[in-house]
Amino acid sequence: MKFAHIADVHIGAYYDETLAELSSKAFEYTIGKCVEEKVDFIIVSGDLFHVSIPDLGAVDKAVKQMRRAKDAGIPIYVVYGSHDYSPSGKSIIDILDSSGLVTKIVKGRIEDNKLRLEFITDEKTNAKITGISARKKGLESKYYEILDRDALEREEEFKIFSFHSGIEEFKPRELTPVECIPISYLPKGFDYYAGGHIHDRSENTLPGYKNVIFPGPIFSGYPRDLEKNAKGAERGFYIVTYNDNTIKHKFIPIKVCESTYYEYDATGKNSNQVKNEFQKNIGEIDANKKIVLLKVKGKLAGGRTSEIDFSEMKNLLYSNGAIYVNVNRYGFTSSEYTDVKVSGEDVNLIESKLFRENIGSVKLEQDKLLGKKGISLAQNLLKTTRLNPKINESKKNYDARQVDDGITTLELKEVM
Ligand SMILES: [Mn+2]
Repeated sequence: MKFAHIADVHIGAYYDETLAELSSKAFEYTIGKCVEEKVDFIIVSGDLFHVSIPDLGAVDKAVKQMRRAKDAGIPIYVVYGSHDYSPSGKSIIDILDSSGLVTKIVKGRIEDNKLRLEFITDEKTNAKITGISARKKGLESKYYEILDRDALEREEEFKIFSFHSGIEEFKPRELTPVECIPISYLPKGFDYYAGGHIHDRSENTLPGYKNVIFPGPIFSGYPRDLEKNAKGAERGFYIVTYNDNTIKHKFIPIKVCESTYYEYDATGKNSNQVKNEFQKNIGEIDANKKIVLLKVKGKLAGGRTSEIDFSEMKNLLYSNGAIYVNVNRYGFTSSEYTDVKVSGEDVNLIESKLFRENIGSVKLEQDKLLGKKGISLAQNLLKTTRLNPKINESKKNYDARQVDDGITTLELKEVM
């Protein structure tokens, strides 16, 4: 038996043409490799798409690749991730499932307050596959709390559990704001645990739990991934073989382009100095055919941050052959203005910090509005309200959908 384990593809994550192209290219390479290696099936552990209804151009390219796998007789089994799950309505995953291009893994029912999952049997190999999809912001932990693990543990065939959640015991240090589940929430004794959600690759084992694998993204889902790539993170997926009762997993690296990272600390300098030094230093970067990520941080001793023309610097890099340039200046401040209260490396982090700092100042009684729960609820609500209308969606339908999503996120019921 031979199968591929992929996660966090985030198709449709990028509007920028170059990045979108690279993202599609990574997926094309992945499927190509699966076909070439003649895997029996592919498991996708969530976030195949970046949003539940992604840009159709990106979908079209991805569907062509999935079709290629299907034509080669390779089924694709999928769980929803936190990104391609939709709290109300359908996700692109449902449409692909209906069309037969992918198969949703999660099948089961809730009975006597127990979640009873069923296995899907892969026809060719007889492998038993089950799992739990993500919901928004770690809400899937409720499913794990009522999961009937015994029944799953009794299955004796080769079995795979696919999930899209961080595991407390393996949590990378920097990942504090993300909610994780303890390993004990997963049923024991599976042959392979196909993880997703954590954008760093890791291979883990604990008593009762062997082969708990997170492949990380095949290219990138967020600017932060791009930054990690530029700092040398390897991206790719796993090919797993099972022969004579032995499992072997092999990481297949994917590099769709070179990237480079340059960080500049402006602490104690004035804006003129920064302008000159920064310009000179980036002029020396070998930018040819690369993604170039710049980070400026620190507090200026004199002058304003707005006096530095970053677009000029970007243009310099583009003229030196860069294919994509981004300047991260969330941590760049001047002493003349102290209106930036919260700094952080990405929007998510900044938002969660802002909520954390302010939640204490609001008087609330309901448990779900307090503390960590309150922060995560606020973030979810913000995320819902940020969703754009679908193409050709009327304002009326959009408004109604926003209200629906809001109600679902707040876990309220509409009173008729
Ligand atoms: Mn992801």
